[in-house]
Amino acid sequence: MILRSSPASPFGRKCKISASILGLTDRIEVTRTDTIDPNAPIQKENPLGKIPALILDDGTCVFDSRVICECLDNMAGGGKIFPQGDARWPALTLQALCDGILDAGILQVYEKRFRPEDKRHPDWVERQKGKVERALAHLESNTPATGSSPHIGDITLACALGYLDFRFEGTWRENHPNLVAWLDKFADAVPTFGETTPSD
Ligand SMILES: N[C@@H](CCC(=O)N[C@@H](CS)C(=O)NCC(=O)O)C(=O)O
Repeated sequence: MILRSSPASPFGRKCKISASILGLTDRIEVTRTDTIDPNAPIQKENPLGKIPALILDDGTCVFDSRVICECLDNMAGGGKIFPQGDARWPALTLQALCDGILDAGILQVYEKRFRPEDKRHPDWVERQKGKVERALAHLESNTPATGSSPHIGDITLACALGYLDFRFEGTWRENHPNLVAWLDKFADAVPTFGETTPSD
């Protein structure tokens, strides 16, 4: 299988960590993909032109990190990083919250990267910052338990905090000690987290 991603992509990181936990890394070739290039294959494979996208052995393209991670879980037998029963909904809700942190963070980065300075909208950027701040405050007061078998919500939380370290200078660390401790434990338990530290 081919995973189209980039070393900077936090959503791609979710997929790489999931694959590693599930023992599927050897079956996946990661190819660096430039979403800006209008001629890159990703534009046809995923009409949204977004990474990550997973090309299965039969050529089918599966996209959106949520779908890719569940697809990988299914390949590994199911129910490993996507809990079943009542535990499923808190795990998926944590994933949704942390995907939301990533979306709000990426929109702030894109505002600077893609908009000329005179077209930027400070109020809109503040709105995105507010989402991240409220989500972090909620997670600081409701920090997930750390166990030996992380689920998709934990993986996404780790990638969201890692992205804030990468693009926002880790300022979240100053006033979220529970999350700092949580991330340290996650990094100890999941070596692929350190191996997938983002870069441009
Ligand atoms: N919900 C998607 C978000 C994917 C996403 O936003 N990917 C970014 C890179 S991290 C991207 O491809 N951006 C290019 C674009 O939006 O055109 C997922 O979970 O995979």
